[in-house]
Amino acid sequence: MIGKPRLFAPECESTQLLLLGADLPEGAVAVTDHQTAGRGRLGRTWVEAPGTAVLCSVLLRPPAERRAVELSLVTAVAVAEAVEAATGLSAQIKWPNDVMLNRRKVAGILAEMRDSVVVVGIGINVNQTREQLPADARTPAGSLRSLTGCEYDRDDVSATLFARFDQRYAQWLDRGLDGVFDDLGSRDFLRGRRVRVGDEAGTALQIDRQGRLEIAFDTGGHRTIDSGEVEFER
Ligand code: BT5
Repeated sequence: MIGKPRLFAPECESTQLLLLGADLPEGAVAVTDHQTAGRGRLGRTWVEAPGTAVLCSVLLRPPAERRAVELSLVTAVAVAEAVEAATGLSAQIKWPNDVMLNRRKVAGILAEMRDSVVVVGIGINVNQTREQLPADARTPAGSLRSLTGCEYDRDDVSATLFARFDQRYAQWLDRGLDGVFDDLGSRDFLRGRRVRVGDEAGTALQIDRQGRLEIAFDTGGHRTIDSGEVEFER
């Protein structure tokens, strides 16, 4: 059951650190109002103004026969659904770990693995004003508020998130990525977009059944990539 037990810290370095190495059951979550050293992927940072965002981590103990790398995408489906439930707008999933609303990144996901435990961190920009969002973000940042003009109850957003995550994780345990594939593919932000990977340009085709991104490169040939950075043309 995702969301039990629930650890809350008014402020912490990173909710990931509250769960990594902790002896807690699957489904335990850590929630905070402010992170002093919020983590992105690859040593990057995640920043937010205190009291404006949903910031949480979830402890999972996936079975060995499932591909844990797929968990970012499974989580992204649940995050997109929580954003949609709050705003009534359609959200997209930008492979491999971002949730987009109106072409802006409103949420990021970070999955860290230690032994057989995966800690999935989720940051959703909820009530930040435009001025409170990072201006220099790699992908333009938005919040639910900056994009809709409305403020939201962060506890409602996180309650929906945990409920959706619970269902999506159960589907993944049961059937792997196939269990969430339709709801992932229909939200694929990069599909059909011009993209760049390193110094190679091409067109993104789709997220495949293994959770990889298929790209048709301009130099010819299709390739799937497992991880890494994809820039898109705006
Ligand atoms: C991510 O990394 O998008 C994963 C973010 C995960 C954050 C959650 S919050 C709860 C949990 N505890 C943590 O410590 N982390 C997780 P990445 O794709 O590497 O994106 C990071 C980049 O996004 C940064 O280098 C900035 O350019 C940009 N960025 C930073 N803060 C942002 C924000 N609030 N909204 C949008 N973009 C942001």
